[in-house]
Amino acid sequence: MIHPRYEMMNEQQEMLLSRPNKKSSFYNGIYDRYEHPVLTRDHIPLYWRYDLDAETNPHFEERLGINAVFNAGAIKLDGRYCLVARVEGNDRKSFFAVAESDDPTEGFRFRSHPIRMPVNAEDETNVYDMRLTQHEDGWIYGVFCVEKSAGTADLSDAVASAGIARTKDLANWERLPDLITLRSPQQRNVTLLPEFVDGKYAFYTRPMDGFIETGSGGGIGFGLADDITHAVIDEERMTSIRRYHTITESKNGAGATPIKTDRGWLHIAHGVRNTAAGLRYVIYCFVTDLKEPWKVIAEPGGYLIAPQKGERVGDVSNVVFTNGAIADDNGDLYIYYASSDTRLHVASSTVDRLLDYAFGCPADALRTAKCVEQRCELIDRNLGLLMDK
Ligand code: BGC
Ligand code: BMA
Repeated sequence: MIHPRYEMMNEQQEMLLSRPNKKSSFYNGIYDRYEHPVLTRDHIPLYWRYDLDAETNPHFEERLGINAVFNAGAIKLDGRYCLVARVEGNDRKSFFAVAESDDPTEGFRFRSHPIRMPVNAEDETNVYDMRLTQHEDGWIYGVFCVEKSAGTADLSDAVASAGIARTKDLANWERLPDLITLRSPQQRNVTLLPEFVDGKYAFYTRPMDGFIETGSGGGIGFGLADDITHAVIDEERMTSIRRYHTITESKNGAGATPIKTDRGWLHIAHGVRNTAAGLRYVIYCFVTDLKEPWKVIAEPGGYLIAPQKGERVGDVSNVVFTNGAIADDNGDLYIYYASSDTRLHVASSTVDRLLDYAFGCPADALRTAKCVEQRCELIDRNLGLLMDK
């Protein structure tokens, strides 16, 4: 018999799942935030967490809890907005699960089962942060981080690499060998471009010396692989680079799969700086050349999205992170970003607005005196206008 408590909890959850979402009062002209997150752990079906049987679970206890739902890859498939979220159990292992909706900002529901991603090695311990690419070769690729223990005395010492899998329906996945980057021992935040470059598969990479430290890794890399079924990258060219005293000082990495626009590839990435309170993750934007996609042609200074209000607090506080955005045919843009490794939000804009932001905002002037000059120029122009009024 199903436990009597189930009905009540199911009704409560139904209210959450069907709750409308609307734009919040936040304004910066660039994008809108929404009142509610689009996915949280409370969106996870009860039957993933509870044993519903009153006999085997008389107290209706949660048997396999879910800790968080965050960093999601995103794609529009058969007219539906699909998110492949990072779902993390109470046991800290994360896995992938598809949630979908007819609406980009509300109504997301998980499919009946999480993804059973094939494994390449026995010691693969954790997977997370999938980027989805609808490639011109006809496949949908998922590129994600695969983590294993480094096997040293320090138990937190790990090895991160880029796993690659492909699918047509987000349900059945063919796992391919992990990406090999000949010059970088570790990889996280790898993203596949939807189009061939010089007839090859083109990846944005993030070379790193160690598991946490990017070390000499100068920023977001770019490399080509001949064969996706044995993807090997030799040279990694630098694209958006890290700089002293900027939002990318400690690390940066690709975020959402780059979006093709008539002015270039639009990138919505992340930058990290270290603080006394730990790493601070923000989202920033840059554009690369259509023909030479490693070449940055616009990079406004500072961040696009930083954690605000409740977004600031969670399992890993002071973090916003994105690995998925959807550009609709009409130019509307939805950026799915997670806050503090706990829940997933959406920000809406248009491709045009983001391009205007990317090309219209000044680059980081890198030094205080120059930044003040930049600001005074804006002030003087504006005061001129206000006086002429
Ligand atoms: C966590 C990731 C984190 C990484 C680096 C992993 O173990 O699962 O969320 O980005 O460590 O700190
Ligand atoms: C990692 C990422 C994310 C995470 C972030 C903050 O480097 O890969 O999974 O959101 O750190 O913990």
